[in-house]
Amino acid sequence: MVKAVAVLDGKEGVKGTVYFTQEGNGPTTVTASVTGLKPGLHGFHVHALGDTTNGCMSTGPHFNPAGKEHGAPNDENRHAGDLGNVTAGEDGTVNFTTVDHQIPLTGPNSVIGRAVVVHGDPDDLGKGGHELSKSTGNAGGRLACGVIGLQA
Ligand SMILES: [Cu+2]
Ligand SMILES: [Zn+2]
Repeated sequence: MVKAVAVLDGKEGVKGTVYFTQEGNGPTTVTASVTGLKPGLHGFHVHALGDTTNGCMSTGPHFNPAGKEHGAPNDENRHAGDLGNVTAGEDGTVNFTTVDHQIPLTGPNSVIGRAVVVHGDPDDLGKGGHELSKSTGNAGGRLACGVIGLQA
């Protein structure tokens, strides 16, 4: 079992923790808790770089080792980093779990050392018809991020 964690920090008091676990070559389970968001959907991605020297802006684009277009987690054509949306309740809190096959914690496409980003707006999953839909899902600003690091 490989375990990892990203501690999210950012603008406007948005904070969170994202845990990752992977057994062997199986899928990765992601469990996120985030606070301080406005209620509703927020884009949630793995971005390519673990560089926060310029805050969340320097984490680069969505992690995309296969050179695909932006999409939904269940789409064939998606960035590996496309985890869709998390939903904040009326109190601004997210409790989210998903299982995904494209974000391994080992091997050439490992997400260790990359970053998790939570956005201000909903991710349109590539289907919004906006000029940004096929690259970012038009998910708005980067509210909080954290670098994915190994955990004991
Ligand atoms: Cu993003
Ligand atoms: Zn994407």
